[in-house]
Amino acid sequence: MKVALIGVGQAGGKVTQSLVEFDYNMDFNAVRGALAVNSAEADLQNLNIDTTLIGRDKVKGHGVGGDNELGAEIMQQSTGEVLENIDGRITSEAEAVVVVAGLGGGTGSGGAPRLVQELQRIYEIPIYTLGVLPGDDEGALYQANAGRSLKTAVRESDSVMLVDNDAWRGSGDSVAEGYDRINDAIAQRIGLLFASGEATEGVGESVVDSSEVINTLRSGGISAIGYAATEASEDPEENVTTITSVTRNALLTSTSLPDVTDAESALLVIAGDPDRLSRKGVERARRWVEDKTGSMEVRGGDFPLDSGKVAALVVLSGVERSEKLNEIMEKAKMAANSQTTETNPDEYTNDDLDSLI
Ligand SMILES: Nc1nc2c(ncn2[C@@H]2O[C@H](COP(=O)(O)OP(=O)(O)OP(=O)(O)O)[C@@H](O)[C@H]2O)c(=O)[nH]1
Ligand SMILES: [Mg+2]
Repeated sequence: MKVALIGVGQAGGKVTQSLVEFDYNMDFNAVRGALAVNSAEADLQNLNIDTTLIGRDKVKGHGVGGDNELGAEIMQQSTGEVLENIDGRITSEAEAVVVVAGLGGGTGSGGAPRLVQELQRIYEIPIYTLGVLPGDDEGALYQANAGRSLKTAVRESDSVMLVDNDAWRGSGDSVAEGYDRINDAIAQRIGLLFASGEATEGVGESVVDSSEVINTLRSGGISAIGYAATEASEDPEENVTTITSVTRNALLTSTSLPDVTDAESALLVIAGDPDRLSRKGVERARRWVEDKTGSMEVRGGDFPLDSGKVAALVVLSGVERSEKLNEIMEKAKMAANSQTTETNPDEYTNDDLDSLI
C-alpha cells in the first residue's frame, strides 16, 4: 500500500521519520511522501524529513504545551499550508494517507483529527490515523487529551491504527527512555504493513496486495497490529508449527493494544522466504486467527522476503468494542474529571468522553 505520511506534533514527526527510514533501509518504497508538521520549531529542526511550522503567530514556535484545543485551532488555520506542502505526493502516488500523532499532547492530539477531516473533504483515498496512546505512567492531562482526541479521530478517519506506548517498550524502560525502541518497533511493524502488497519478487496468487489491507481496514473504527518473528527451517514441512506458533505469539503477546483479540475483520500476513513457507501452516494459522478473533472475515497472504526468519503480522480491525478500549476511555474520563475538579469544581461532568462509538 503506497502511503503519504503526515506527522503532527513531536511524536508524530519522530514516528514518521522512523517509518521513512525503515522503508528506505528495507528498500520497500511504500512511503511515497512524508511531512512533519508542528507548532514547536525546535522539534522540527531535529528531523531530517520535510517540515512545516504552524501557529507561529500564536505560540511563537514553542508548541502548545498540551493544550489540544489550541492545537486544533492552529491546525484549522493551517490546513491550506500543510496540504500545499504534501499535495503533489498524495495526488500522484498514494493509495492512502496516514496522519501520525501522539494523542496525549497538544499539537498532534488536537491537530491530527482536524487535518484528517480536511483531507477527507479533498481526497477519495482512505485517510487513516496512526495514533499513539500515552503509557500508564503518563499524567492526567495526557490521558484526558488522548480520550478526546481518539474519539474525534475515530469519527473522522477511515481507521485509527492505535499503538499503546506501553505495548512495545523494552522491559525496564520508562516510556521516555523507550521512545527510540518504541519508534523502531512501530516503524518495523507498520512499515511492514505498508509494504505488504509492494513486494516485487515471487509474485504469486498467495501474495498479499494493497487492496487486502484496505479492505481489512474498511470496517473502520480502531485497528491494532500484532507482530512476531522466529527462525525458520529450510524445509517447509518443518515450518507448519513454526508458522502457527509465530502467529499465536503475534496475536497473544505482541499487539499494539495489549489484550485485544476480538475483531470485526483481520488480516494475517506471513513474511518470509517463499521456499520456506508451508501452505498448510499458513492456512492453519489463518483459521486459528478466525477462531481467536471471532471474525468471519480473516484475509491472509504472503509477503516474500529474503530472510531466514518467518514473521507473522496480524491486523485486527474494528476492535473498539473490546474491554481494553472501555478501560482506555474510562481512564481518560477519570483523568478529565480530576482535572476539571482541580480547576473548576462546578464543571464536574464530562459528557464529552461518554461513549466512544
Ligand atoms: N512513541 C512515541 N511517543 C512519543 C514520542 N514523543 C512523545 N511521545 C508521546 O506523545 C505524547 C505527547 O505528545 P507530543 O507529540 O510530545 O506533543 P505535541 O503534539 O508535540 O504537542 P505539544 O508539545 O503540546 O505542542 C505523550 O504521550 C508521549 O509519551 C516518541 O518519540 N515516540
Ligand atoms: Mg511538542
